[in-house]
Amino acid sequence: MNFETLIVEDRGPVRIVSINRPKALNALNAQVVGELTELVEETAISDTVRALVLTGAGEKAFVAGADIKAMSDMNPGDALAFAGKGHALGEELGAIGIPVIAAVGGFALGGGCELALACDFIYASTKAKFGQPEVKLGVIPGFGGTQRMLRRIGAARALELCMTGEMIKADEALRIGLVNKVVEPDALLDTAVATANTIASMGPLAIAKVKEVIHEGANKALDDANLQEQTAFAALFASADQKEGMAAFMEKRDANFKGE
Ligand code: DAK
Repeated sequence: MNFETLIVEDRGPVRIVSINRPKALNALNAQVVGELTELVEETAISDTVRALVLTGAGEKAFVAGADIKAMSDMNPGDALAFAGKGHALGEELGAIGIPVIAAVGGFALGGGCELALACDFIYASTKAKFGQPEVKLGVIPGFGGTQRMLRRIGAARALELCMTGEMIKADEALRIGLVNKVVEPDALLDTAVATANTIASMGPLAIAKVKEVIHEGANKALDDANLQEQTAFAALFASADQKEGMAAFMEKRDANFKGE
């Protein structure tokens, strides 16, 4: 993998991906979106990577939004194509069968907040700031932010954030359920990697199914979603991992999952 805008580091089963455009506070242009999409697609077929941590290079920003300079002279057709690529990336992050954790240590604004929301959950440092300031630029979130924000924190809070464009700090983001955890800046990446390692030590097929039923269930009626859960639960009893996990419990030892 050879990327110009991403730094990729594998630490055991955890892949850490840092968006790296420090002069533009890691703003998302077509190249970043394209490289992130390629990275997710390559990670999806990896036999060794069992968790992804997405972060921003440097201390100031996770991602300060879609690149305003690149967007400034787009016409509606360009904007539709750009938004389509952002949506496709968001869908791939939701569909990849491993956890994706956003580690936000600075600004997560506009497309940056939307990218964090497209991850499974968000850890933040005390220096993180979140917002959807698109209305200040005469547009709206275009990478799924209105809808993922609505589902994450409810309509009233999503409306307030998207209509005022105001930035909120990490403690407020924690209070309203936008982020799962807030830690000191020095501890952010290690905390995210520790959680990623914990998840990576579980049965990979089970983790993929947890992700699938929760993501897909959010868009279904409760009865249909419960049926999907029941079917997935039953299907796992055909796996070697289920036999290994339950045998390990009874033999009082750690399980050695193979993802089979
Ligand atoms: N795009 C491009 N460059 C950016 C940027 C961005 N989003 N954010 C910051 N930069 C650049 C600045 O222009 C500056 O570059 P130079 O002037 O040095 O060349 C450099 O990063 C450092 O920024 P500042 O000097 O401004 O740093 P400060 O600490 O003073 O301020 C800030 C930090 C994050 C508060 C400020 O930079 C800021 O307000 N940035 C813009 C934040 C923002 O509005 N983000 C939302 C972007 S809109 C859609 C698809 C997607 C979207 C919408 C529609 N469709 C296609 C339908 C999404 C839209 C967005 O994300």
